[in-house]
Amino acid sequence: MPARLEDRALERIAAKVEAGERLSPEDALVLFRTPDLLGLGQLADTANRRKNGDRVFFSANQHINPTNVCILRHTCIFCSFARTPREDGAYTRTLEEVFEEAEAAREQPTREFHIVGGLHPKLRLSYYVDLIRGLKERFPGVHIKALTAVEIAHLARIEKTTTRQVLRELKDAGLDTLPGGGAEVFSPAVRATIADRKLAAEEWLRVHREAHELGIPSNCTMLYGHVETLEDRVEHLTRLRDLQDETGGFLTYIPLAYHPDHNELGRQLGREGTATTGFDDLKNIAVGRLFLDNIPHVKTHWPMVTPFLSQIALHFGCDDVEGTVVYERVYHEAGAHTPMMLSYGELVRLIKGAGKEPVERDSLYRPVRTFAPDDPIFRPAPGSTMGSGAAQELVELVGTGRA
Ligand code: V47
Repeated sequence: MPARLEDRALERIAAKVEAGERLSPEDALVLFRTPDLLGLGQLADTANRRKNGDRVFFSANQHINPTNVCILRHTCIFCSFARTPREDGAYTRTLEEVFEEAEAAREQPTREFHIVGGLHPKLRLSYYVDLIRGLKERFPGVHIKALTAVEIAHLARIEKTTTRQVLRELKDAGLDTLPGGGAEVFSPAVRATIADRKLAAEEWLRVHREAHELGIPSNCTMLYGHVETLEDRVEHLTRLRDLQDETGGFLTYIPLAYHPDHNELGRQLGREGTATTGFDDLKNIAVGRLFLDNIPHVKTHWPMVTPFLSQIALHFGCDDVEGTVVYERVYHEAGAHTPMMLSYGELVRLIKGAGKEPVERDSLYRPVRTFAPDDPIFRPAPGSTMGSGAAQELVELVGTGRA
C-alpha cells in the first residue's frame, strides 16, 4: 500500500524507498526535518518489512560494568557514569566480583554478556583477557560482547601496542563481538564540546574496521539530543554507512537518546530532568533504518526511551529490542526512570503486543527461539487486569515513567 504522506517533500524520497534506491545525505536531512512523523514512519516500516517481515529480535542478555573509574571523567561532560579513582561512588570490581555478578545468569536464560566500563588508568589488558576467559569457562554457551572501540584504544595505549593486537588477544580469550558505544557524534566540533580527548572519529572507525577484518562483528551507535545539528547527524550516519559498504561488519545500529541528569552537559544546557522527545526518538529510529540501507538491524534501547516507546518504534522501522539487561548503570546514573531489567516473558509480550513475531536471537542474530501463537508465555500474567498482561506489567514496572 503506498504511504499516505502529509509532507510533499517526502514524495520524491518515497519513490526511492519503493524502488529500493539508496537515499542521499540530502534526503536524510529532509527526513530529519519533516514534521510528518507518520509519513516517515510508514516509509521506514516499508524498508524494515522488506528485510525482516514482522519478525522482531531480542536477546536474553546481562550488562556488566567492571569499573566506572575513567580518565575522561572531566572531559566527557555528557556522562553521569564515570568517576575519578577517589571520588564517591567509584568502584572497580575484582575478577571474582565480576564472576559473582555474572552468576545471575544461571537463573536466567542468558545468552550474552554485554561488558563495558570506564577507561581505568591502571587496569591492564591481562585483567580483561582473564575476565573474558573466566566468563567463557564458567558460561561456555554465553556470547561475550565486550569493550567499546574507545576502551580497546585505551588498552593499546597502556600496553604500548596496536589496537589490532589488543583485539587479537581479546578474541583469543573468547570475545565474540564489539558493542557500538563511544561513537557519540563524529563531528569534530561536537566532540570538542561534549567529549574532548575521547578517541577521534577516524580512530573509532579504524578500530571497528580492524575488528571486522579480524572476524569480530560489531554494533554502531549515535548519541543524539544534545548539541548536535541535523547536519552532524547525517554526516555521522554517512560515515557509518561508508564503513559498512567497505566491511559489512556492523550487525545493528542503535540510536542512543541523551539523558541530561547528573552530568555537566545537562547543567550547562539547563536541561536536567528533560530527556529527548518521543517525536525525536522515533525519527532517529526511522531515519536510521532508511538511510543505513546496508546495516541489517536497527535496535531500540528501552532503558533510555522506555519500553512504551520501544514498542511503538517497532512500527517505525525497528526490528530489534534491547534485551533483558539485568543491571543497567550508564543511563540510570543519568536520570533514566525505566526499570533495571525486563524479564524474558515481558520482552516477548511487549513485542507480541505490537502485533509482531518475537524471535529470541543470539549475538550474531541467529534465531534461537520462536513462539507458537498458543505458547503459554502469551497467557495473561496472574493478577493482571489487562488483556495480554504485558501492558499492565509494564505500567507497574515503569511506575512514573521517564522524567
Ligand atoms: O557511548 C553515556 C552513552 C554509550 C549517556 O552495542 C549516554 O548493543 C545517554 O553504547 N545519556 C554506551 N547516553 C552504551 C552503548 C550501548 C548501549 C546499548 C546497546 C549497545 C550495543 C551499546 O552510552 C556511550 C554513550 O553514547 N551514554 N552517557 C547519557 N548521559
